[in-house]
Amino acid sequence: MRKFTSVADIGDLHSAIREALQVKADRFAWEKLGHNRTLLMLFFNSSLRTRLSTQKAAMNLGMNVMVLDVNQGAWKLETERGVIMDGDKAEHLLEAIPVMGSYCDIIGIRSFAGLADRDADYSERVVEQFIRYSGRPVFSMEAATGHPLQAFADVITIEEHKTKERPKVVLTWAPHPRALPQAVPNSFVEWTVAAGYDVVIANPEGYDLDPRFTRGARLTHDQDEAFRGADFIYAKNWSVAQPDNYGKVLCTDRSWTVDSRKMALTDNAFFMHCLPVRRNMIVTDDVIESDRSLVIPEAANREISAQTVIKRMLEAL
Ligand code: AN0
Ligand code: CP
Repeated sequence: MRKFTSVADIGDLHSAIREALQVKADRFAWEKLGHNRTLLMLFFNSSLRTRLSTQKAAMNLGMNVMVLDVNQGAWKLETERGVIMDGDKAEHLLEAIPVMGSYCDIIGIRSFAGLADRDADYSERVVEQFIRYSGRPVFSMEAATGHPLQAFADVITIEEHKTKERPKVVLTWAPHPRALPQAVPNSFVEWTVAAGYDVVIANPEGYDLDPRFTRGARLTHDQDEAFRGADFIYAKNWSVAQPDNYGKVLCTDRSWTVDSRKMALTDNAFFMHCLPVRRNMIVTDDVIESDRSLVIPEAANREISAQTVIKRMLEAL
């Protein structure tokens, strides 16, 4: 595998899930595969889980790991071509990328949506430049429009907990005080539809996701209706995806917070969230602390999704 930015890059999802479960059963079985290989993890944005789980995954494979927080200690990087660089940015991505590529074998990159320029975000300008100019396999650790390592971990978690062949999986929007990207919900829908689940998206009017990510899912603006009979509830906030009001927060309606009344409408559903989560905005304390909450095993599976992807990249070097 030379790139990992969407579900299309993983090939057959069910064999990828089987491989991930093999990795989970014996995560040190490939500890020689990464000998003398170096992973560079590059962060333009904050992270707790992605940083630790991906580093751990690479260490399980015997790799060396370098982590760079671009905004803390590196030169500020210009990302647009043709700009007269007379501002605060000392270096251009077009030099920085091949330089960084020369020090490593695989690159992982986190670069969130700016939420100001929809075309720039939806063309995945930053990650695409890394794919083009680094000369290395590149995987997304959450880019502008997708978070595939998260969605892969989410699908692994659902496979481990489902009791029906085709569970009803509900992605529900929930309120949040700040504007968040659409990357997590976009990937969650892409991957759960690819896994063959009955996928329903519930969000307020004006918050529909970009249709290129939601093919195969049912959409509703009625959260209670979506919750009825659900087997998995996946809560997430996102800002407006549509060109009008792109990146804005139009609604902070706390009637969308996931609480025990709504969970009681489901078929004893599991609760999921990618974390970090704002309690009592997205989900109440009692729901996230309940024995149906999967947020911790879900986060633990981030090590497994990352290891499966890095393993495939190492095997293709
Ligand atoms: C980010 C987001 O919503 O995309 C990262 C989630 C994994 N969340 C925040 O910035 C709070
Ligand atoms: N879920 C997730 O990607 O968390 P971090 O932002 O902490 O990496």
